[in-house]
Amino acid sequence: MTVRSLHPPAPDRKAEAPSKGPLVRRLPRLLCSLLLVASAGATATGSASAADSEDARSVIPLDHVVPAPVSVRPAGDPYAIGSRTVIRVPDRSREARKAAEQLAGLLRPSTGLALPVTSRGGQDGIVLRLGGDRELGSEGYRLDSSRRSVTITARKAAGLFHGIQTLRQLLPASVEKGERQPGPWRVAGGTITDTPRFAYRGAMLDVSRHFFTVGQVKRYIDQMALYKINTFHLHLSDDQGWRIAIDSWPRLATYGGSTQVGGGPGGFYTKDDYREIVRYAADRQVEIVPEIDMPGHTNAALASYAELNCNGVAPPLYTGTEVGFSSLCVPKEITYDFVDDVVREVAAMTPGRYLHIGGDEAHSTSHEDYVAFMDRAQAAVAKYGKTVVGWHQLTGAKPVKGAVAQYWGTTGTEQEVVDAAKAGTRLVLSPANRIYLDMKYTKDTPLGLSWAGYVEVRQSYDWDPGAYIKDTPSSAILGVEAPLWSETLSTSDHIEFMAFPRLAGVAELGWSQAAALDWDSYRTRLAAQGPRWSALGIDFYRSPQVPWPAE
Ligand code: NGO
Repeated sequence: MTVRSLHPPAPDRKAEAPSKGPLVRRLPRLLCSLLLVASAGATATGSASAADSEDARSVIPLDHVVPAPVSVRPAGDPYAIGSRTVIRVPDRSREARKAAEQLAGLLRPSTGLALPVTSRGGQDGIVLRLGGDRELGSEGYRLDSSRRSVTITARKAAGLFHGIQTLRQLLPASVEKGERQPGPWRVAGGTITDTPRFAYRGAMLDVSRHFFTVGQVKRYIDQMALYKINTFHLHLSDDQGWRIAIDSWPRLATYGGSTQVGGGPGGFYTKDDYREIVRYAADRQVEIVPEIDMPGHTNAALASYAELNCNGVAPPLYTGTEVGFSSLCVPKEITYDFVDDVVREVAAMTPGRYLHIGGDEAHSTSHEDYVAFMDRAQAAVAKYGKTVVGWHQLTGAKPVKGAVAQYWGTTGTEQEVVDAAKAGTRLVLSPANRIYLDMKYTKDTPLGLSWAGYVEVRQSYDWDPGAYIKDTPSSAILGVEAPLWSETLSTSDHIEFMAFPRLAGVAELGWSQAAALDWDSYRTRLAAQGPRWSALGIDFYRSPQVPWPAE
């Protein structure tokens, strides 16, 4: 099936034009653009030609990025990237140099410029600096742009990386293309100071219902990193497929990974594949959270090893989409040998802090068994030095100190979740009727599910994670994560059509301050991402709620 041919008609641009919104809402942006044009004119030396003012107008305003930055002060002339531009990095910082090389790698093909990376002193060009105010924290950055330079200052490499993502969005969308483009490559003058609201800003991909190759996974990591998402949760096991090699239980992958929904060939990641994903993500400041879903959602494991079943009989592999029918055998001791081995091997190849043990929809496990099992599974995670993450049903058992519960309900009112948050369990929010990326946008969306309703772009964006869980202060919220379940998805086009535009909104919910979350401002900034996605070959949903520019 090709998604492309099933797009709804493009929105009627006249009807959808910004003029639909009240003028007062558009004023800040209009004013900002006018100020930019005026300031460019005021500081221009010599006679300002018509071409100059045309260029000034074509500069992207500093506040026109996603996620919305904390503070933006437009001022002065734009910086023009040209044949004399160098990228300066501090001496002796491998990480800063890596960030600089990534930036050069992005800019060189489309600009056709040499853009050498150098650690020789100098203050012109694109300058990456390590340092700056303590308030920038581990992920924040400051971007200063003037006629002489664009300087990104951060205390850590993650901040430089995030600052570079902002810089990308301040350049024309064509900068994302792989072949030479005309330019000009101007960055509006002024200063952005920016830090994230939440530490955990995640995306999840279900590689179990349908398997996705390392290349497909990398492509998705690139896309999330552009929006400052810093956590990628891989749902590595489920009823339909076990996707990660485990040396001590080899049939999990070789047999349990040999099919998928609908009966395709499936697949699994070797340990080297997995390490490659971890490394690729780390280079983009993204931490991998591996999930082994237990005690339910385990048919692939139960099919691979008869001894894991209470009756000692292995069920057949499963290629349907029902949930809740499988369970590890809680009373058998071998179950905990299995859990220990799997957690040990997965933890050993995961440098990140977290290990997700699932715990959702254990409908074939008694409550007593569920609590007993989750106690032991959590202990195994602690034994191998990781922090437990579980779906929020974990709050109905006994979450260990420091555990993280991932909320996937639709109301934010479950008492167990509220009580656990009060007792110190941190929450990652993935409300299904807001940010489950596998929910259809509308009844006509050709892919996806609808058990949590239809989730159009505004529905996905227009809520505050800090105020979502009843009676719970925002300090209990570790962050947000957008899961993408793959019962109906099997290609990168499918992933992208469901993720975009909604993933950009989740990134903003995770990064931007509560006061900055505003649908009318957001939809305008989001619209500007459309041409960028097209340049990147991302097949996105052209929601009629967003005033996409003509391309
Ligand atoms: C539920 C279920 C998954 C499904 C998904 C589909 C959770 C945490 N468990 O979310 O198995 O794939 O819905 O939307």
